[in-house]
Amino acid sequence: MTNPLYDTLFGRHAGADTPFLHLPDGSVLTHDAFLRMAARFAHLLTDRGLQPRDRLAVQVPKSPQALALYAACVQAGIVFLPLNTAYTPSEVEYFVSNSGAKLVVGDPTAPKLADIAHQYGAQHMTLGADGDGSIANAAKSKSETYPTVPRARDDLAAFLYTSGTTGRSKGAMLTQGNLLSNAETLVEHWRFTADDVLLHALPIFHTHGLFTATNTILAAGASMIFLPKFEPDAVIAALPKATAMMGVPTFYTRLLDDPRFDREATRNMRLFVSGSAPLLAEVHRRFEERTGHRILERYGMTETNMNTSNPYDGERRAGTVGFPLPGVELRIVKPDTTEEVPQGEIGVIEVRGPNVFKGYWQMPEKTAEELRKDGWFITGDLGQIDPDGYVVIVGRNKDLIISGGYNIYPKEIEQVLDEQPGVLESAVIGAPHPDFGETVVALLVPDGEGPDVEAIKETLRERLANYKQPRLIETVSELPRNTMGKVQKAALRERYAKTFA
Ligand code: MCA
Ligand code: AMP
Repeated sequence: MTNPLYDTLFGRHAGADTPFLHLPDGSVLTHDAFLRMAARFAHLLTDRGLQPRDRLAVQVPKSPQALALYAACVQAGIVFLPLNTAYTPSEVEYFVSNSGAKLVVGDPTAPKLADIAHQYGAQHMTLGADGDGSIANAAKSKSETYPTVPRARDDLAAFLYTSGTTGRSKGAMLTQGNLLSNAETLVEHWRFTADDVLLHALPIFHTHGLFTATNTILAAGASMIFLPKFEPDAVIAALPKATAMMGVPTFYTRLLDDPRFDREATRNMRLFVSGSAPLLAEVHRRFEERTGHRILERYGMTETNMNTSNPYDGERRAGTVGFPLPGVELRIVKPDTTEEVPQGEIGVIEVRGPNVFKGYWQMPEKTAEELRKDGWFITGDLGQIDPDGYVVIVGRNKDLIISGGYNIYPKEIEQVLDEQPGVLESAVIGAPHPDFGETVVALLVPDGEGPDVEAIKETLRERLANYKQPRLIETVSELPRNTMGKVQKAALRERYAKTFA
């Protein structure tokens, strides 16, 4: 194979008149039409001077064209760097400067991105929700065939930035082999065939929607009902035409809130997959009661793609994330050691396999802290193995909040809060939330006159993405600390455990 990822996901569908994307306006984009669009984009990127290994940063609404940019990058050996559309310009600035992106593609309605790109010597082009914008215009006249750039499995395919528990985000470097091995495993494990129709309502700038969902469908030669976002009406209307769906727990709790979501609506479905955040056993039970389907829960990370999955055949056990996927090793160790805990005891989950990333871009120390020399990746999740071998995630050894499937690192919010006038110090925690699973609560210890909370809210909105905004900001006289002086976040979490219940 000359370019293993391209050949397996895309190239082998060349000329195929089979459906790839079912779009909201009723039209269908075939695999072949999609590949021709991707080839035009690949020419455009090359003509713009992007070489293999260069980074293309993309912050655009979900569209077939956005997906074709990903395919174009794979074909041309360019590293694809998708960015959450909720990121503010100041967040994006960091990703552009840190990655050294050569070209930044943004929404035509986000002109600030052009300034950021130019400030860091990158080019800027646009792609809007309807597939319009300068990139689409410039690609129109390009050839629909592109000579695929040869790549090896170890070559980089994508950078996905993950926030850090301390300091700035880290660019996780994913290779062709990382993505390919996971896609092939999931096709097999979840029994995808060319006849499948996946209901795709996830964003395509994170692992879940881009790799777990899209790569698996491409590897199976199947098709997707490609919705711009998760919206219960549209999802319920599309379900009878779909065979499978992947979602975060919030998708499933929102669907259960709708009485139209029942056995009849899901009669054609063969598989519902959940991940990115813990699925409550209660939701699992209610889902089965209502629809007759048992959700298949799996566990993954940006750095590793998917690690474990409940079985397709066999018991899908609520409250567990199943077994390590074929080819993936998993062990549970005592924190800060490589010593495995006895069966059933709680420890830190480590994983190793072809799915595990290559390291963090230009951060050798961070890489060394989390990725052991012998290939074990320290996930920072706390888990145990139940008597039947199912992996149970019991918590996190990292200070992380997951809201509606999006990761939020308290440190990032605390850093902004601590800079504000009238704030002596702050603590940010996750409180249980019925819709988002967890939501952000910020506690401020006043200094002098005390903080102007409204002004702080405004600053947070300017600096941080909307899903990171605290739903509650409270002032407290002091933060609980242990004898070492460390803030006891567990005690704070306890205090706010029922606030949103
Ligand atoms: C949107 N908002 C949120 C979230 N999403 N706030 C907190 N948490 C969120 N997840 C903001 C909105 O911008 C809005 O802000 C307000 O909250 C209410 O919006 P709402 O209409 O309820 O939100 P929505 O637009 O319907 O979005 C909710 C969503 C969405 C559909 C659950 O967040 C989503 O698609 N989540 C999926 C995330 C995902 O793909 N994660 C995978 C990461 P305002 O009122 O200020 O405008 S990959 C991963 O984790 C690993 C690898 C894995 O295992 O998969
Ligand atoms: P990300 O950094 O966005 O890739 O998020 C990865 C994190 O999401 C993991 O380290 C887990 O903490 C969490 N996660 C993913 N899937 C699950 C799941 N099924 N149950 C519990 N946590 C999960």
